[in-house]
Amino acid sequence: MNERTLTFPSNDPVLVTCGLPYASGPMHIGHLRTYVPADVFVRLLRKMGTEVTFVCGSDTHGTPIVTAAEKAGVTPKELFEKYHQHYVDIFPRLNILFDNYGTTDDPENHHRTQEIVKELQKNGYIYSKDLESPYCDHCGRSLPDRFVRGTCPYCGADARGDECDQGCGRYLEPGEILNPRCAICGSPTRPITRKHYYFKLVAFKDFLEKYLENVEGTKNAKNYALQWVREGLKDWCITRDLDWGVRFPGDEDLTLYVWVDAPIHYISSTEEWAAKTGNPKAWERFWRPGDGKIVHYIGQDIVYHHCIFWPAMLKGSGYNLPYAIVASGMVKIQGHNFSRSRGYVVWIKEEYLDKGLSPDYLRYYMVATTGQTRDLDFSWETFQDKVNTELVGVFGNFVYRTLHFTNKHFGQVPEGELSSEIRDAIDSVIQNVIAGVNEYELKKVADDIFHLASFGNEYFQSNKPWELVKSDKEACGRVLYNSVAIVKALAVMIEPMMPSVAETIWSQLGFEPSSIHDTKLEVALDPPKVGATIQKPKPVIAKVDDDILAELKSTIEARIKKAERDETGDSEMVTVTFDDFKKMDIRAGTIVSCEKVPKTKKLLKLKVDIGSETRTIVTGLADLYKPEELEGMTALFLVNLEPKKLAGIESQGMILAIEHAEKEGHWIPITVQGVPPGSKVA
Ligand code: B3M
Ligand code: ZN
Repeated sequence: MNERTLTFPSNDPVLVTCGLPYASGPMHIGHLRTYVPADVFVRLLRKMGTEVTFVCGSDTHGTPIVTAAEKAGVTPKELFEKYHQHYVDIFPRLNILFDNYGTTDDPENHHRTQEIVKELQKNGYIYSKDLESPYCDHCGRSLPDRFVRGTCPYCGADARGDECDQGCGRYLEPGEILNPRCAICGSPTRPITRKHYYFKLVAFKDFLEKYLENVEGTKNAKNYALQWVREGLKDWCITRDLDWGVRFPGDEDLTLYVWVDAPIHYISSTEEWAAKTGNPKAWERFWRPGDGKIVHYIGQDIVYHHCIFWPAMLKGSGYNLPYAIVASGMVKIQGHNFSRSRGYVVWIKEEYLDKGLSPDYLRYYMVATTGQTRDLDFSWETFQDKVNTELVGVFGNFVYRTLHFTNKHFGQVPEGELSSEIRDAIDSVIQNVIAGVNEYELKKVADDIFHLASFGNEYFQSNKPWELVKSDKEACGRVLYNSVAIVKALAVMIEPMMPSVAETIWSQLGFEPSSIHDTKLEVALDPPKVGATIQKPKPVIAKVDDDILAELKSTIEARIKKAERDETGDSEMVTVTFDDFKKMDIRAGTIVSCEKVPKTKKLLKLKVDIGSETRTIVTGLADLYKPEELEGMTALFLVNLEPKKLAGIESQGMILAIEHAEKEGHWIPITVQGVPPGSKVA
């Protein structure tokens, strides 16, 4: 071997992290745009001899979790535990193998977060200030982050409280959004004033500018962040009026903003890993000034948080800074922006893994289709084409014909030696693979491996071993020897992208299948052993079944159609079975008392006699009726509706009311006469 270095860029150990998925819903194809390249990168680094630790975890805090839990009628903990388990199950099925996968609710993360915040306080980077933020009288609560929608002050797009999610993508400070309205009930909001805590981000301007000029990774991360820093920074409000999350040390009524404790989990996940290895201090190698290098893989939509907030927090509390930030482009579905509500989504478990499709195909597709920083436009057609043409037609075909022909005519690796032509071809691919890793451009790696397979095909084709076997068996053996050498190199190099396929080829070459994962890149150049048995091979890659593909395509189509119907409101009349109707327990109830819920505009608290018992029911009719107008009234109530807290009061049912067809918002309770409370509707 010539004096190329196999290392990334030095011999230091590397910590690779991935953006944490919110444990609020199942894994979809958008997630894979980050996790697959990161896992491939880790495996490539290991193949190059670098010592790598790979960590991630579930993001369990913040309004993304709280709003989803409310929708599902469960507690935030119940919600995140369910989806955390889902991620724990699914990652290995995709051959994405973390050395530690924790959650941001782990005690280690509460601890590390509080440590860091206390350190920032001690260093004078945190101060308090009164903040005006939106409050919803109808729901009776403060509206942090995703609980509020409004207009982005920068680009005018409809945005959520902490992020312009449909427009310019900017992070928004609490109170910054224009025309705020409650994301839950749609009511306009009123500002309330409360003391909050701020991080002095402005003090880090010069530091960030210098840091970002030198940080490694992809250009998109660095350039966007530099532009934001140069446009000017604002101090960052790091507390929220929310019950769920990591408490703010010093004011236990407040919770830290989710973007404080989420990246800190990169540290606590490393601590969890270190504890498992029996060397609990091993995390410090990365996070305390030292030789370890941190590489963050993230989506392009969270560059601000990783390139601005995060390095400033680390700097302000004396931790090591990320060496590289790699931001991937987004996933589109059939040319449309990814959107669960509009049906442009692919669910990884139900719509891929459970259909029996190989994780390796999707891994290859995610990495080989577009460059790291570009958007990837997913469709089942392009997926099928990529697998059938490149993987089956070229790669699989070459491996199969070589091993098949060798087995049939020799049964073993024939006498031969590695020709300089083949050695050079393999060597130049290794060089390119290393270059691809150093540029964080894995498409380049995939392309080069593909070219080697196609070079192998041409070599086989032009040397015509099927003719040589009749005229000059020894010469035929020499061609096959070199073809086997290419197959072997391909197995080694494809392992990071397609670990299962690589295992199969490895075993067909007579090696212990799982040993391929520890095989180093330079083994691709080791000449095959003459006389090693070559078993009768099976094709290593099968075409994607047309029927499965047709089913998957129609699943997306149907979902999109349904979403479009829902959006335009012309949804077909839904039929309800009699059994469904029977599930509703509707009874006459007499309102025995009624009072306004303090500090809310619309809420009334009713005590309702429903025959068997007296229930507390909260209703939003205060702007239409005075309490005394409702007292004594016998009306219809749905009494087996899931209980729900409104303004801190648990409502155990719902009054049925009718909306006047010509007066929007004018609700009239449906009253009944001449029946005792508890009488049932059927
Ligand atoms: N949980 C998911 C996202 O916004 C968020 C990432 C946290 S990374 C520290 O993509
Ligand atoms: Zn915007």
